Amino acid sequence: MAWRVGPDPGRHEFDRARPAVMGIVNTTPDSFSDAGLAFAVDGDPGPAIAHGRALVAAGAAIVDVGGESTRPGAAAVDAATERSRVVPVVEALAAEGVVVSIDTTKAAVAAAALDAGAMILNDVSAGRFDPDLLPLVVERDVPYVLMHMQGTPRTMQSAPVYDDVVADVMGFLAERLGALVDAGMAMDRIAIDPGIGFGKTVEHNLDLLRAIDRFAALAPVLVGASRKSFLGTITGVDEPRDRDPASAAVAALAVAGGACVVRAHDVAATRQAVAVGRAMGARRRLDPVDPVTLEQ
Ligand code: PMM
Repeated sequence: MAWRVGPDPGRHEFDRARPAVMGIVNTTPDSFSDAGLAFAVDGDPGPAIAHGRALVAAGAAIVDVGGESTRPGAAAVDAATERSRVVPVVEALAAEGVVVSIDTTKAAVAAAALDAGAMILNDVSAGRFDPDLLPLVVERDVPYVLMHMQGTPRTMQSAPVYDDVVADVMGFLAERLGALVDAGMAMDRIAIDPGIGFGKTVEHNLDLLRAIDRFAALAPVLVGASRKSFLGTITGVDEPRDRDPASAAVAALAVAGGACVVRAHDVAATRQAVAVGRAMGARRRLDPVDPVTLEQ
């Protein structure tokens, strides 16, 4: 099934045969992975907007704008601060026709970003942090990323425990998906995300990545593994910014397994990885393979 985020099938529908890269714009001063690269301390949204444009030029189909760090142990920010970080960036990019997703767990921030032109809500809390968020999604029929996290960003990496990580995460996502559909959301508006690094050990992350095809049988799948710490453990590369080759490897495997969107910092490298993953996945499934091209 395709994930339908807007009216134009060429730009707004993603599936395993048409996978997309979601580029990341963090407007936080403390993102674990790019150290607030796109954030301007004096509140000037210019650098973040320029970063978003560069991601689009590199081939991002979606630009994900976030104003609250979700790194392990991160402190929460209030809605007004988060809103003031993200809204000018969303507004500028959306006005240029960019497909923008807003990465927030707060209904007030989501509403302001949607009003500013964001098309997608990317919610790492699956509606667990703010009771007003899912009603907003249903009411406005917002294309939605439903992600699994064990605990909260402050606590999630302390000692994650599952009976069976794939079954537990899949059960959680299926239940939330069912509730949204029961509340009136169209099934093809929702992408599911196993939440790589959100309350998971290295082994949990690997088990989830090995099971992407099972998640993809449930709903369109988004995977966000870019620069995450399990890749540092596997490769021995301490600096998140130096983990782009490993991130691209995971992107290729995720798309070969059936993911339709990969969230990434290095969009150009991820585009290549996604093209390889798509070709590999198509061959394995005996789907007709279009010539793989990096054309937009
Ligand atoms: N990871 C981060 C933030 N938002 N959203 C989704 N849907 N999936 C993810 O894996 C995800 C996310 C944390 O990474 P960052 O600090 O590099 O943005």
